[in-house]
Amino acid sequence: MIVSETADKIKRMEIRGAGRIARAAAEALRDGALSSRAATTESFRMEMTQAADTLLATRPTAVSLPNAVHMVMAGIKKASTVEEAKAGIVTRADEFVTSSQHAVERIAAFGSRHIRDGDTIMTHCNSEVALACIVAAHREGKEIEVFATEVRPRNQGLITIKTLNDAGIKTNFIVDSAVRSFIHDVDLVVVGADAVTVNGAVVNKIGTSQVAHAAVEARVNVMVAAETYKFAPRTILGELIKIEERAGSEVLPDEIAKTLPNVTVRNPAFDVTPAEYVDLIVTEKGAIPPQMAYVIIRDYLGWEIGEFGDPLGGTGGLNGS
Ligand code: RUB
Repeated sequence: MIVSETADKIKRMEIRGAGRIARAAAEALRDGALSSRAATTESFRMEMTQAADTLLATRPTAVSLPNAVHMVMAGIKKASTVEEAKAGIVTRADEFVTSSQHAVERIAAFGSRHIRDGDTIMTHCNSEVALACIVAAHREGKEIEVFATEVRPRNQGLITIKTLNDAGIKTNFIVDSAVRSFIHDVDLVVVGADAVTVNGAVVNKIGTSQVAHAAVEARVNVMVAAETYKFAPRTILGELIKIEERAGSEVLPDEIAKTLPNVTVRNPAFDVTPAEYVDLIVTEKGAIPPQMAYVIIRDYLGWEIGEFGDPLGGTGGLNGS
């Protein structure tokens, strides 16, 4: 798929969820590199930088996107011919996609250990990796039940309940505002992440912080499933994760909104759950308390990934290599 097509799909949320966005971006860079007709390394580099910028401009919150782009673009760095540069991009992209898929599998295996037989779990939004933990626990023969939220305004909960239903897991579908009414029936909250900051705060779908707050109040544990490439190195420098605010028409149709001139619809897509509300972050390298997020950034991303403004900036590689 050409880069602009992938970028449009990410913007329109046809491709959504932090992991899928990152893999789609890596694949788009690979396809872009393979179809490039650039004659010189310099023109190839410029073409790829433009492609990377197009992908980076799609959605601002999921850190998996810039991390994936940096890792793939690092393949150009030492190339002295177009062929070498192309091969560098293709190798890095394929490596990223494969390691991302393995990461989801490993997190499912680690995360399911924290789900006990008889547990009732609450999840919010549609996280591939959070659901992988839940489905793995079910496949291990644990009897579990799930409360899944609707997730206004884009209703990602519908995708979640389909996956849970297809896996044969007993599921309750609730509106977002019913979270606190049911939290006392729940043993564990399991959610995904779009970004994890150096101090262990978790950025995820809007409403996650309310779910976590209700869980803390009810003394219910909160487990976050997140691959290492969702950790945000730039937060070491004090940079804040940008929270995407989407069109008001996703919440209130324009025909109605225009009859209410004094009303502004606000539609932030994500919120920040502080580390104190999170008990455990499960990564493919193992489970950590949120306060140890800096270790993941230091040991597996390299401090320097994303410290530079241009997509060729980071060192790349899940080991910072
Ligand atoms: C998706 C969302 C998901 C995370 C993690 O938001 O908040 O919980 O991206 O997902 P949106 P995954 O629908 O706006 O992209 O585990 O699949 O990477």
